Amino acid sequence: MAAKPWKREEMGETIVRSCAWSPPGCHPVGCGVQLHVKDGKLVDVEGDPEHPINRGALCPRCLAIKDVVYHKDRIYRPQIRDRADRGKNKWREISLDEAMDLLEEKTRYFRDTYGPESIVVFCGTGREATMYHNELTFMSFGSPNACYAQSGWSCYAPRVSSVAYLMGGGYPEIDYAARYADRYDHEGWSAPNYILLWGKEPLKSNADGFWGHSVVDMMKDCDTKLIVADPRLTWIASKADVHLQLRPGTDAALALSLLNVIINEDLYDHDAVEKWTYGFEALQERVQEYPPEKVEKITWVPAEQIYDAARKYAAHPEGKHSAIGWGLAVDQNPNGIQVGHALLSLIAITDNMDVPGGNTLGLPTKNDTNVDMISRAMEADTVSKQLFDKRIGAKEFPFVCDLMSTNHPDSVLDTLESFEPYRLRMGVFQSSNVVGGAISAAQTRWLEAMKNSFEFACATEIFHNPTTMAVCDLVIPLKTWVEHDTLVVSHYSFNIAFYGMCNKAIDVVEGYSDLEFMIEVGKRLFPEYWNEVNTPAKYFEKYLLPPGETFETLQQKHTIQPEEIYRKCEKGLMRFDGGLGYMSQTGRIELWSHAYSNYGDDPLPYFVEPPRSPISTPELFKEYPLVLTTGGRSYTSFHSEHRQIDRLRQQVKWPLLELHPDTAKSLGIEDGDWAWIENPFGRVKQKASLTYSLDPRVVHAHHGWWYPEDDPEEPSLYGFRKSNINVIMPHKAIGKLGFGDTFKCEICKVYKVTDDNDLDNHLPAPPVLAQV
Ligand SMILES: Nc1nc2c(c(=O)[nH]1)N[C@H]1C(S)=C(S)[C@@H](COP(=O)(O)OP(=O)(O)OC[C@H]3O[C@@H](n4cnc5c(=O)[nH]c(N)nc54)[C@H](O)[C@@H]3O)O[C@H]1N2
Ligand SMILES: Nc1nc2c(c(=O)[nH]1)N[C@H]1C(S)=C(S)[C@@H](COP(=O)(O)OP(=O)(O)OC[C@H]3O[C@@H](n4cnc5c(=O)[nH]c(N)nc54)[C@H](O)[C@@H]3O)O[C@H]1N2
Ligand SMILES: [Mo]
Repeated sequence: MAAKPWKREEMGETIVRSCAWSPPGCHPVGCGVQLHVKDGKLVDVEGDPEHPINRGALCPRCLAIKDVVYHKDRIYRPQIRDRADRGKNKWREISLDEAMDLLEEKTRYFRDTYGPESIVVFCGTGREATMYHNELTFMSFGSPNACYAQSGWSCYAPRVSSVAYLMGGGYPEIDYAARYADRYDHEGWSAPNYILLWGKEPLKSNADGFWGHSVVDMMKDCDTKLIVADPRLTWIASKADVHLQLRPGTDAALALSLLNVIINEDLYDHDAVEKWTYGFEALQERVQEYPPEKVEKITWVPAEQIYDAARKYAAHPEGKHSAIGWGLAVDQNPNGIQVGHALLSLIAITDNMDVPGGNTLGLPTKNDTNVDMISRAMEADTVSKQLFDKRIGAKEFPFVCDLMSTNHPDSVLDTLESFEPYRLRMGVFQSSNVVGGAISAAQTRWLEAMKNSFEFACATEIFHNPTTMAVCDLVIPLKTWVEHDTLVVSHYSFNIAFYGMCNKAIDVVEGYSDLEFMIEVGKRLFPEYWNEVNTPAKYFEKYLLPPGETFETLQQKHTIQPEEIYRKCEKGLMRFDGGLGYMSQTGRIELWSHAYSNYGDDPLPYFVEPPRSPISTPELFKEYPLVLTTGGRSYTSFHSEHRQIDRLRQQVKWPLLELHPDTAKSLGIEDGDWAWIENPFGRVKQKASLTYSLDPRVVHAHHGWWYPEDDPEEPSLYGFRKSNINVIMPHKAIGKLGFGDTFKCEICKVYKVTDDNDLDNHLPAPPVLAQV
């Protein structure tokens, strides 16, 4: 059967095939959808059965896209407000031209008066803006200060940096047959024997472009089995042969212990070790410090399970391989770099790297290296080397800032407070709700500091939120993914499963997509460059699409899956110079790292206790006797988003604090009670959700909560202080070389919210918001 065209007419409707992305937020998973349009309005959305990856399946957020597009609270036209009215809901609508004129005038003023470094551009995760954030900050605003405000740059970057420094780029992803049109039926592909999910919940997260449901497909259709390292017995963990229910934050010890078993029991692949790794003997010596019996005491994982998991992961029955899906819990850990190091070492020494059913690697491409972005900006003369060196925190944290080409998030907060080494005077929020959203720790500090520091601030947004209300002077409407054309590639091009076309189906707002916005800013400030690359299509054709492909060709093909090539290191494909091996100093995967050694740190992986824990701070633990992990994903929200979408909110009405029934009982808390979560940094309240899936000593809190139905104005700012867990997450809880935080490994105490201990006890009733 011939594939359906990208656009067709059927029964009075136009049906547009597309690959979903953002906004509203999602990672570049690019799920295939069919958008039904009638009389210029979106009337329905369904999965696209012809899409090679999701094959017709969709999550509830895509299914609710209509409710986002036409929501009564959406920002439909640009809005401004007087600076004196910050914190007040006093917006006036203006035209898009007026808005861009104002933005241009302000940018020129700060650039010419204080230097372009006085402008900081914030981004969050995974959306169109964030994929090109650094580069477009340099090339459109001409500022060196691109900021991803999560303490310790603790998402994805620790993992990516482990790869970059130990083997030279790419992102090792589970081999889910993503590059084959016939997927699991493909001749020559073999399914993973085991998938080891490490701090990752792929069904809910579909992180970074990985289609999470493929894990279930492979379990059902290909006999793939699971090992799961997670403090919670999630649905997917309940299907595992081994569930390593570790104490949050002890991952490095656990991973080193798996290495201990594999090395001491001689379960590793001698050939792979000899040919493609460096420093095995040193690693062998290091892992002797982590025998399972000792690690059981640290991690609370029974030693037998550590042996069992190690043996299962390292085995190759009938020549099959196993894969590791490493998730966010690797990063949100002061040991983030070491956990990544240990997991890569596991993959390397068991010969599970770049093999069928193991972990795949993308081809290294020059275009997606940060170094290349900088040189592009320098070539285009939008930033100079001297300007680039002024990035906040670049001297203090060269390891982070060299690799990410951004500033350091923790230093940015310090700078906003101290005006040292210089004052940040203008803020641009492009896909990050820094106050009262998800990304920032110590949120009330960010709030006060930004109010003080910014003389002008603007956001591109779909809805108002605590950040726009608190600090912005201008907001520019964003087109959702059904309103603009763009290109979706998984893993931000680090490991591309497919190139997908996100097609515009309708027009709704007077605004831009992220790329259109940045191109418009660029055209005004750096016309020499942007008058040539003046549309998203030209931008993608120049930098990202495979040679010869254009928006039109991609539109016709809908998706393009690049060829899968295994064992690239043996074919000279992992190095720019065409040599064998990898792009590290030794040409091998460095178990003993020259890069870490050069930066003055331990070249081998190691474990240190989180800064606050039963073991590192036993006295404090008496007062705060529960281990707190946060932010496990939910199907119905993307970070701080979707709280105003009725049909999603009805499924998860309130922020939930998950705790074991025995723990709840000892605290006099019942299911559905509001409970305080308190730690040395303050307290917030969430609704108790009793579950046997946690160890009684561990609790889990939702992240990113604010209440669109609450008072938008100061001091409420949509009530974010009541429940947002990041109000009480510490600033600068970072780990090795400036990476990592403690979002998944803090401590706290929990007690019931009562009329006596809460002046603001009565949260509003569950919202009944406007439906389309
Ligand atoms: N629906 C939805 N999808 C999302 C997002 C969203 O907000 N909503 N966010 C996106 C983003 S930015 C990211 S980074 C990804 C993250 O997605 P994932 O990588 O899947 O990470 P999480 O869902 O945060 O956590 C995964 C698991 O880690 C466990 N965990 C908690 N603490 C620890 C620990 O100390 N060690 C270990 N080993 N495990 C621990 C949690 O219990 C949870 O089940 O999801 C992306 N996808
Ligand atoms: N406690 C705790 N905190 C966490 C986490 C955790 O696990 N625990 N996870 C962390 C992680 S991994 C991450 S990556 C951060 C994420 O943090 P962020 O990505 O900053 O997420 P939000 O706070 O939701 O802010 C995103 C804003 O962008 C807007 N938006 C949505 N789509 C688009 C788009 O396409 N373009 C633009 N311009 N704007 C858009 C939304 O309306 C929203 O206001 O949160 C972190 N916060
Ligand atoms: Mo993230």
